[in-house]
Amino acid sequence: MILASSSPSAHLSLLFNPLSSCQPLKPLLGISVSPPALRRASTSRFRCCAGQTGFFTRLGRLIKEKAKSDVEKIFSGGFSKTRDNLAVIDELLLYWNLADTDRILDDLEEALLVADFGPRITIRIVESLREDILAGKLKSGREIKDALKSSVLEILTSKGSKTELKLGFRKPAVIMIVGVNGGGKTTSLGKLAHRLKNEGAKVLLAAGDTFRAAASDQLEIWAERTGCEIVVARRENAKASSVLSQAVKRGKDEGMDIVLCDTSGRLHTNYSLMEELIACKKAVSKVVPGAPNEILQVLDGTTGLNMLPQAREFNDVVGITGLILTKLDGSARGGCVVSVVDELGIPVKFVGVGEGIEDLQPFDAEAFVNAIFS
Ligand SMILES: Nc1nc2c(ncn2[C@@H]2O[C@H](COP(=O)(O)OP(=O)(O)O)[C@@H](O)[C@H]2O)c(=O)[nH]1
Ligand SMILES: [Mg+2]
Repeated sequence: MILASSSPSAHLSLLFNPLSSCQPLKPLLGISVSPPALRRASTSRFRCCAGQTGFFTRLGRLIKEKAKSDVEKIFSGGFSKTRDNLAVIDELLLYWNLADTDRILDDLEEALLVADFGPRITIRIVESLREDILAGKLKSGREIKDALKSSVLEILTSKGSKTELKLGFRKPAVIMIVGVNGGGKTTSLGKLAHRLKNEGAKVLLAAGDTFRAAASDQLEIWAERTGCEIVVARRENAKASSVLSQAVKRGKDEGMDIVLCDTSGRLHTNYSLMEELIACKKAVSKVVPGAPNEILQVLDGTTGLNMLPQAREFNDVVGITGLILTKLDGSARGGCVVSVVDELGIPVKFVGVGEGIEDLQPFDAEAFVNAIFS
C-alpha cells in the first residue's frame, strides 16, 4: 500500500524499476509459442513500451475478444426477472395469426414495458414489427421473434458498438470508475484490475472514495487479492482529487500501465459529488494530458429504469465513456440497458455477473439479447 502524501519521501515507498513494465507479456492471444516466436513476441512487447499505442490498443481489444469465448458463461442464470417478463412473448407468438396482430402486438408492448425497455424503444420496436407484419415480411411467430431480437441487437450495436477499452497512448492510462453508492464500483474496479493484470498490465489502484471511512479498506482488500499496488489517502477528509492526482503521478513515475481510480458514490443529484468528480477529472488531466482515458459508470442492473436519470446526470457532468452493468447474475432488468444505450449512445463495456474476482465479463450484445429473450 502507498499513502498519498504531498511529501516527496512518500514517493520512495515503491521501488522504481523502469524496465519492469517492459517484461514480456504472457502470451497475449492465448497462442502457445515456440522459442523463436517467443523471442519475437517479447521484442514486439518491448516496442510497445516505447510507443504505448500498440500495447493499449491490443489490451483493450483483447479483453473484448475474450468475451466471445465466454459467451455461455456471461449471462447464464441471470436476468431472472427479465426472462420471466419476456417469457410471455413466446406464448403470444406460438399461436400467432395475422387476424390477431393488433391484440398480440398490444400484449407484446406490455411485456416490453414491464421488462423496462421504456416507452420510446417499446413503441419504436412494436411499430416496426407491425409495419413488417402488414407488409407481409414477417409470416410466423418465429420470424416475429427473430425480428424483435434483431431490432434490439441493432440498437445495441449501432449506438454502443465501441465496447473495447480505449486507453490512449500515454502511460499510464487512467480509468475512473463513477456511479451512485452501492452500485458495485469498488468491486468492479477490483475485478477489472484482476483482468488487466492477468493480461500483463502493471496496474495501480487509487482509493478516491474519501467520503466513507471504510471505502479504502475495501479497496485495499482488492489490492491484496489482485496483487496490485494501491494509493490511499494519508489523512481523514483528504480531497479525492489530490489522492487521484498523487496516484497518477506515482503511476507515471513508476512506469505503471494503468491507474484505476475509485471514486465515492452518492446520489447523482448530490451537487458536491458532481463537483468532486469534476475536480478529480481535472486533477488527473494535469498529470497526464488526455487522462482520464475512460470514465466508466457503474449501473446497478437491478435498479431498472432508475438507471436512466443516473446515467444522464453523470454523463452531463463528467462525460461517460462506457458503462459497467452490475448484478446481472440476479434479478437484473435487462430492458433498461437498451434504453440507456439508445438514449445516451454510451456503450456497455463490461457486465458484473457475481461477487467473485472472475465475475466481470466484457459485454457481448448478441449474448445479451439471446439471454434476455431465451
Ligand atoms: N451479485 C452481485 N453483487 C455485486 C456485483 N457487483 C457488486 N456487487 C455487490 O454489491 C455490493 C456493493 O458493491 P460496492 O463495490 O461496494 O459498491 P460501490 O459503493 O459502488 O463501491 C457489494 O456487496 C458487492 O459485493 C455483481 O455483479 N453481482
Ligand atoms: Mg465503493
